[in-house]
Amino acid sequence: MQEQIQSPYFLRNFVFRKASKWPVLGIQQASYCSEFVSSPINSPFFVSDSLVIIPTYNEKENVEKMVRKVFSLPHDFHLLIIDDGSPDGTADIVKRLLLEFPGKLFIEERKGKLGLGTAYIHGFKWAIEKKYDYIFEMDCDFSHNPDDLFRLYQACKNEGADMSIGSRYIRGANVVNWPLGRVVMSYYASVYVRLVTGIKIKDTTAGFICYRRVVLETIPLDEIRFIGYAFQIEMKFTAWKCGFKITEVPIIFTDRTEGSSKMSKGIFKEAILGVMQMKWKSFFRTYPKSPKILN
Ligand SMILES: Nc1nc2c(ncn2[C@@H]2O[C@H](COP(=O)(O)OP(=O)(O)OP(=O)(O)O)[C@@H](O)[C@H]2O)c(=O)[nH]1
Ligand SMILES: [Mg+2]
Repeated sequence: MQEQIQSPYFLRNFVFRKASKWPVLGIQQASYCSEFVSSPINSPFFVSDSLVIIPTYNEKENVEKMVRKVFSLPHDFHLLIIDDGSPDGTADIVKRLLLEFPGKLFIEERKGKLGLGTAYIHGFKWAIEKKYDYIFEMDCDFSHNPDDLFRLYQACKNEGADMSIGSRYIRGANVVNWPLGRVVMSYYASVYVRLVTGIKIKDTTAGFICYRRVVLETIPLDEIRFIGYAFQIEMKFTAWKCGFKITEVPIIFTDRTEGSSKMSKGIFKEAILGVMQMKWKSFFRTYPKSPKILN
């Protein structure tokens, strides 16, 4: 199956890479940006249509297991880690693994904890530039089961979705090991978002997602304002306003067993007020439309 998936992309990616940057002695530099530290990566001869983006901050207990798990899956996923200068040395672990997984594991390092939302925006731009067709968001803490990546992929590739969401709050889904209070809070946060925005999605704060590239090319990424849970809400709301087809896929979500949570009160405050602001502003702006609607 890997062969079937890879082959149509080989020529296209080869031409793309040739046109953009020739590798020097098999080593290609990752995209540069003044505020980001660059990383050496990437032989041009490994290609895939799928890139999983994982933001990390102090994930030394999880990151190596996660990298090995993703590369053990039957589908050929590439993996981009966006590390925000984790003091625990997460990036050093990833950089050691780059040698073992050349051309399919990448890292972008930023200099400080700049938040989940900006990490994903950075990753999205990286993925668009490299022309990946299916771009995933996933946490490093195994709350999202990497085995479910392929179900999200299929929903976009074969079932007509532009964006598929690993959902905790639809039939067939479950949340394991979260304290009851946290489940209730998360569930009612989604109810609140639905009431305020009118969006039909059940799990509006979910962070396990597959986007078709066109979604990320259409959404004005530089206008995404939020960085915590509200970032997840804003991405879904914007994709919905642009007219993209969004599907929810049931998942079993499990609380992290290793490392520590980066949740904070600020993240909640941003979400509660931010959702109302976002809805209010939406009355006064126009959203770019999905090419499917335009055609
Ligand atoms: N690059 C980057 N990654 C972050 C940042 N904050 C959190 N992360 C990563 O984002 C993912 C989700 O963070 P978690 O701490 O698990 O947050 P959560 O899933 O909302 O909260 P828990 O359910 O309590 O685990 C993990 O892979 C974190 O390492 C950040 O500021 N920058
Ligand atoms: Mg988590």
